[in-house]
Amino acid sequence: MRRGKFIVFEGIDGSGLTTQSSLLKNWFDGQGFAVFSTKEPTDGPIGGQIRLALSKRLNMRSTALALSFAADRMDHLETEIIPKINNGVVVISDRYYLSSYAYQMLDLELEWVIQLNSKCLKPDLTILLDVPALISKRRMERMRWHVELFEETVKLERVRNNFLSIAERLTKNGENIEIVDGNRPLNEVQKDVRQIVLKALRKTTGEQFLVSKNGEKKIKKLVDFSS
Ligand code: ATM
Repeated sequence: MRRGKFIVFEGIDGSGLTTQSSLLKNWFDGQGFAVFSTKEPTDGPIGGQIRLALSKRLNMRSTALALSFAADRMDHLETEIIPKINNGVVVISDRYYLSSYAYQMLDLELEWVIQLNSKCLKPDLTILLDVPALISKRRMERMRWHVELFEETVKLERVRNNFLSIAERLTKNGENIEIVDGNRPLNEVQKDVRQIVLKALRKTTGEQFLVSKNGEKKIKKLVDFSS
């Protein structure tokens, strides 16, 4: 069985992660590929604790929060991501370890956070949606009434810069990270996303890749995305 692919979306809140990842999932679905979309923090037991901390209903210090994000991630990998990839499925995750680096380094030493996540599977492709903090803040204000732990504009701008500098560092270390300008109409952003995904998949798998939804043995041909 061919291995599936692991694609990650990253960016500050309000950068369009959920919208872009679900558009990409729909596209894979429409092409008949087996695809699974997921997110971090997860809906699992550790993710639940994290959400309570983020909404300030549970008091957790930054160190415990960083450890919780890493534990949630290992659980996510072992119970969902890796089994699915091993079955030929494309897994798309909203957030992964780049979020830990960019957010947790606001309060903690980056090297320690990197160490905590050192056993995590490296994504085949990470798409970083880059949006200025002010834009993301406006988008969030339209969507929600409450402000979570990391959502003040100044913090968001610092997190945005953290994302960009860490992406540069990880790219130098051989990771496949693409930065996409998320401050544009969502169809334009999605068009770029699909082109990047196709390019990355072709580079690693050639023309034939991935199993189809219905026949596990059938290897589907990658169709061109032009619309
Ligand atoms: P979502 O809004 O994508 O559900 O993420 C919740 C928060 O968790 C988000 N910031 N806010 N506010 C980013 C933050 N986060 C981390 O700080 N570290 C992590 O490792 C992850 C996955 C998310």
